[in-house]
Amino acid sequence: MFFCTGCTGVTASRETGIDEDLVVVGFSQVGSESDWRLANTSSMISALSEGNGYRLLFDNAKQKQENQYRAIRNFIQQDVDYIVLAPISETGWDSVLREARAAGIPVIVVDRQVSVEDDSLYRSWVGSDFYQEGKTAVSWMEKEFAQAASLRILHLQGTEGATAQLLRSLALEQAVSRHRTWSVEAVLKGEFTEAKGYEVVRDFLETGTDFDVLYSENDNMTFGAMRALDEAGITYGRDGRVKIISFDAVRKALEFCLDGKINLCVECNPLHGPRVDRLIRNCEAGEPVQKFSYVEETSFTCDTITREMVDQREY
Ligand code: GYE
Repeated sequence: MFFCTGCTGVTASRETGIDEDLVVVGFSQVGSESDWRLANTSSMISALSEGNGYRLLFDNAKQKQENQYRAIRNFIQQDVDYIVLAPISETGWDSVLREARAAGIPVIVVDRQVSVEDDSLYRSWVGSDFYQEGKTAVSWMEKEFAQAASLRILHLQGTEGATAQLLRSLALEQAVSRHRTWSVEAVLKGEFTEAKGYEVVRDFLETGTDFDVLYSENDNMTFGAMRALDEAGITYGRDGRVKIISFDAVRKALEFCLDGKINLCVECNPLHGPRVDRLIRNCEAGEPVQKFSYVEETSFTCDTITREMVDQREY
């Protein structure tokens, strides 16, 4: 447990003439690379709304860490009450977070983590257990391919150095070194986008290398990969030649899962807005704030998913 000793009470948004009682939050977002990200952005925007007592300064870093540095320095200059950071990659945050601390602005990290020398450079982190997500995928493969003589994996990786990439990859790499009959045919870098996922899988398929399962670290790369497989005439899913594992479980992926096109969807929950709102309220009230909060997640297979599960998905 951790006390937000440096948290100010509700402060004014200075020269703007905007409601003096609003809590001013600067939010530096990764980009708009995926459906997960868009759902995350809308969750944050609706939770940190004026009606809820906030004035939100939103910055889209377009997947470039330099843009995040610029945004944070901008927030510091505007003397916001809180900085919320969804970091692109784990490293490289020490200096800019020290600047925020020197300015007395508490930082809340969401989604991916930051790896800093001094943990007290941020108040709190909320996000997913990406390693557990990877282990869920691995357990599914262990069951599904228990009788197979060998298992050839195509690994489609997200943005390098992002916690979601590092830990989903780690779970797979550990499993491959445990199972003598498992092999990784290639590691492709898809940057968590549909366009890049399509491009790298299309190029890989041209080599003619065979594989049994696609381990794709997010849904949008999966959608791109499916297009490349379609074009190459390779079948996939429940009745196809290649089995597909996809992370996030956004509605479109769940639809494909229900259709039998994606075998396993591992859920990653993007709805962090209300969680960040709660953390800020706790800080404002001087209440204890947990340093790390992991959200609960599940998974869906094409054999057990139902129409109701898909319809319940908000994003
Ligand atoms: O899986 C992917 C997004 O960091 C959990 O980033 C997030 C990942 C998510 O681009 O779709």
